[in-house]
Amino acid sequence: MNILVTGGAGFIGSNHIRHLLATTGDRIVNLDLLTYAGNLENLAGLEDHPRYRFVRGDIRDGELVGRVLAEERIDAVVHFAAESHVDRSLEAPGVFLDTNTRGTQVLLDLASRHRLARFVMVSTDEVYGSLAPESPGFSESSPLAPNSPYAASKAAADLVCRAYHRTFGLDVCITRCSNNYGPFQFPEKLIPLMIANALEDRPLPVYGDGLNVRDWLHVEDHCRAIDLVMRKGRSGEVYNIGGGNEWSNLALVKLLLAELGKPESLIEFVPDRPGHDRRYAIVADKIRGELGWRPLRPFAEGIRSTVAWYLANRSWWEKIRSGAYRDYYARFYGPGGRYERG
Ligand code: NAD
Ligand code: TDX
Repeated sequence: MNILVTGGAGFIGSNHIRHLLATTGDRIVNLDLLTYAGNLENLAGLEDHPRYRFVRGDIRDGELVGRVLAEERIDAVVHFAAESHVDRSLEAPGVFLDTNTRGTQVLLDLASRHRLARFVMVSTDEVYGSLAPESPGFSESSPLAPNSPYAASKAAADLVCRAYHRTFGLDVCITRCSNNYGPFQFPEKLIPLMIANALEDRPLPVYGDGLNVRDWLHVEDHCRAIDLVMRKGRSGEVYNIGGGNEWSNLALVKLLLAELGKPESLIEFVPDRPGHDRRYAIVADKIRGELGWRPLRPFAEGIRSTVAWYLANRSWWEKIRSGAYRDYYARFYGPGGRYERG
């Protein structure tokens, strides 16, 4: 097959491309705009791979997308490209709506026109909103109730995918996964941010009371799930993906500090994120039962190897943190910033 991966220079997309090249004979075309989050170093060593091509471009550019689909005889799309950081969506919601929602619609239009065999929409558990502490996890039939501009833009895109399936007969599958962790995650997200700050003996900014809960899954387990859905998922269906692995942010940050041999005194409680979802948890019975998927990376081992990766690849994240990302960090965490310590 010829597969178009959008957003393949980001965290999950780059892991997915490595997974596909290692486990299948498929040819991969990676369409990525290289925003602040896109980094070709995530794909180092693949430049001359005979089954891989990188195209720098915007999913909102219909003319370019159409050309790539035709020239490369694309059979299927796996759509990762997005603005993905909730905190940034508080500052600039417009670009989230434009990239995540309109960008997805542009892709869907061209996928329909070119009669692609399959379109996989990488959605997120955040579309379901927030869970109360004792509630059962989200299932595929839970109502969509997004709370941040990021989550709303993903929910809108997710529903537009459904509409293209129902109205135009496009073969679409939608995945909704919980929080990912692993190598190549941009150091603005919780786990890599905390590892990097701890290694530099800087404060670890925990929002609110630190008791918000996330369900963590290793990125490789997510990639295997997406690939199974692409090959075996039923057309028009939604598949939840999650590790059944709930951690409060505070407990997780303490775990990271213990792994790194750093003191808990580095933890600094800062003002809460506006609209902060209290808890996410996923019921993944459907993908387990129908497609035989299950997570293979135990959390203790996954976290240990992720910490080891950030230790071994210090230059990767130091380069990011010394560049334009510094302005973001100062805006959000510095004096007068949203998360300045109260
Ligand atoms: P990321 O921010 O690391 O990567 C996003 C990639 O998309 C970057 O390479 C960026 O350059 C590219 N991109 C952005 N706008 C683009 C555009 N207009 N055209 C082409 N490329 C563009 O994100 P990630 O964490 O790898 O997430 C990937 C996808 O998975 C997203 O759709 C996200 O919503 C979803 N998701 C993420 C998680 C998670 O925990 N990270 C969980 C569930 C779902
Ligand atoms: O500095 C921080 N301090 C802190 O307490 C940061 C960056 C985060 N947090 C908290 C907020 C969340 O409760 O940690 C939790 C995780 O935060 P993020 O890493 O920003 O992830 P989250 O908001 O849960 O969203 C993620 O999971 C779903 C991804 O970024 C999304 O792309 C995905 O869809």
